[in-house]
Amino acid sequence: MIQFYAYPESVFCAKVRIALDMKDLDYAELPPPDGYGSAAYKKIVPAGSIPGLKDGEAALSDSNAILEYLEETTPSPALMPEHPIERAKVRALMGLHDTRIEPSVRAFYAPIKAGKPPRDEVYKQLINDMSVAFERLEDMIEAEPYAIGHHVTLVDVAFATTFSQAQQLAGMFGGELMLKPKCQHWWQAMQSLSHAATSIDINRKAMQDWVAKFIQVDA
Ligand SMILES: N[C@@H](CCC(=O)N[C@@H](CS)C(=O)NCC(=O)O)C(=O)O
Repeated sequence: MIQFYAYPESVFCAKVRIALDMKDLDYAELPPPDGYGSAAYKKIVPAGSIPGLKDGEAALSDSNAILEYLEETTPSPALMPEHPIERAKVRALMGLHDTRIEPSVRAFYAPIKAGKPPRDEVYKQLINDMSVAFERLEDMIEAEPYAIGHHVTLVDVAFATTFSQAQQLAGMFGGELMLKPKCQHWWQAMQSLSHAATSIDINRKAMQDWVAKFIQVDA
């Protein structure tokens, strides 16, 4: 059975969980022994980062590499389009997720860990920055209803939990993630995918608990 090393609050791990669930694979989800980066975990997954995947002799890291591995080893249901142009668009959006969108969400973690109270001005700026980052998606996606084409792809798998976490954090700090019309339509479609909804729920609860370790929020 596949061993999937993950934390519930990680959106990178959610990508992999959603793909494992959509492909109906049998797996066990485990926290990395002694935490990520530990010697014990590096013995299993040399990179020491999460998500990690152990499948027989494969010991894999990096969410996108793992997604492509799953796509190649379990091609059905397909999460990559067939046409090379669409495949390139999928990869571009997955890159944008990792380099621009997720970092705008992750930017909340430092002030939260530092115990900055919910009304601190820093969060207003971060909510604004995050909305600006998400705006970039508007001209890149089709939203018919999924990001690329009429079928679910790795883009939808990658973004579902990130949308949810961004909205959750904005709400916790008295703001709102501003989404343009196509993004709103796309976000609705992602939430109606049952396997995405499962990971959204796991992530939402874990984030609530994680934030509560450092600061008190009402939402
Ligand atoms: N590019 C990586 C990023 C994953 C990532 O940032 N994981 C964090 C936890 S959410 C981690 O393991 N950090 C520790 C490390 O990289 O050593 C991926 O897509 O898997």
